Amino acid sequence: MTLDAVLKEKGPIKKIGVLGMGYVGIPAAALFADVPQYERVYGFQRDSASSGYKIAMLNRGESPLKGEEPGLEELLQKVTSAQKFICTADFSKIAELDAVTISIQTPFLNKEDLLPDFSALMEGVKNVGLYLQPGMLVVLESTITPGTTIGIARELLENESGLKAGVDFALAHAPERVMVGRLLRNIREHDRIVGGIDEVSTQRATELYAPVLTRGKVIPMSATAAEVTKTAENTFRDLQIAAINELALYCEAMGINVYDVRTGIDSLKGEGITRAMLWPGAGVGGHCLTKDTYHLERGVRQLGKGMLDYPADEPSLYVLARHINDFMPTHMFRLTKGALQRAGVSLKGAKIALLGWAFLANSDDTRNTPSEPYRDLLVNEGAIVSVHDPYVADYPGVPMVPFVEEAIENADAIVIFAGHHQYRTLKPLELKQLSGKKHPVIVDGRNFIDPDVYIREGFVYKGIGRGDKNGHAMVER
Ligand code: SAJ
Repeated sequence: MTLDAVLKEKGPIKKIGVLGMGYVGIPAAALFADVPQYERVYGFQRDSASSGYKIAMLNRGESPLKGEEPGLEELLQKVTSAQKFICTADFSKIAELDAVTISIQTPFLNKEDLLPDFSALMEGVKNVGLYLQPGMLVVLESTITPGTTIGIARELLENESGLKAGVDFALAHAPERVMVGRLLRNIREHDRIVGGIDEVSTQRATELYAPVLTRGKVIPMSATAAEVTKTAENTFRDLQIAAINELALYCEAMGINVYDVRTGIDSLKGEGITRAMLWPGAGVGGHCLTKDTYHLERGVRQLGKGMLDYPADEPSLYVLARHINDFMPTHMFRLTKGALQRAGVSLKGAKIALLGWAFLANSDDTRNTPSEPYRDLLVNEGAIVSVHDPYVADYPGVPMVPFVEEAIENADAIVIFAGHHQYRTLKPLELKQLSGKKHPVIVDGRNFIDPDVYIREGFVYKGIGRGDKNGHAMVER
């Protein structure tokens, strides 16, 4: 029988499973459960010490996710009370389903070796394979190295089940594109990339996702093209940030203001000539941009082995972009050190107020924060670092102060690392009085302050991309 015939015999999708009750799987399961023609959705969660607690929480209709997620709790209450969504650790229930999606994270063990940690994801895939039945659809939603769906995922499913992908069951990749704080809206409104290992699998996966989409539409393609789309869309964002970061470093070296140049270039608008000018800053953190480039690189090295035509001895532009973005905390360190020298203060023993530990403005997310390598450089030189972040109360091994005034009190340097809105109201005179220094240093990593206002108060100013101000004359007050 062809896969098409097997699926026709299975009939329309009615019962769905979602593996991985995280910030991707929970909203996906809740939205599936809210589709009238879907009768039952199981959320599969290992009853492990670290996250088994989610099972009971979710079955009470409560979300275990941190931070505000508009509409999610109400939706969970609705689908759990209607018994349309049930969270369970009993993976054998997979055997009774029509479709299963897998949203289990794939962090990197070691970025430079391009070695992602697929262990959790592959355990999930193995669990699906154990209970896989003919006519089922399996969809990987996690961000994965191009070649994974048609490669190790397909092999694992076939070995565990004895079934054949593309013959007995459908297999696809539909990458998640959600951002915390707008999970439900993103799933409903973003276009959904759906990539099957064959046309029939793509069609079946389209059938699964279409009812969930409101403004978004399905964009069908091959599984590998879907994997490249996901990793490359973040690679390109990282590249755009690296491009403006490099321009900022050039402008500092040439003594000009990168924001004047940015405004100038950005004025070239319309008719397809617009430039993608993002914002220079103290660095790039998070769990997307810091890893997806390496997934893409690993993919082309494996799948494209021996086939890639590329300028000899030139590094990957994308990995170079990663290195430029990862350099920005070092640049912030050098700006800090240079400014302290101008203020006649040695880095050793100096007190530095580090404002912002989250990797993103107005967020509590600290994954891969660029503030951490910056702090490490300072601590290695014997500086005393006082960290403040209005959204982050603690972080392993990093003492935090609850009030920004405590960080600034008696500080030799004040460094803005995350663009939290609370830092927009900082007043130079207050900061100077709190620091108690004649020439306190201020380093602006997010273009948050007006240099002149601080220079006039006797501050030693440094800012990313502010070559026009970084060599300013000292003002005696
Ligand atoms: N950053 C800059 N300059 C910029 C933009 C960002 O330095 O112009 C820095 C931020 O400070 C942060 C890092 O880059 O440290 C990442 O910022 P981000 O806005 O890209 O936020 P992420 O990492 O949460 O990216 C996610 C991605 N979403 C998914 O993978 C589903 C990304 O594809 C989205 O484009 C991004 O959110 C978004 O636009 O919100």
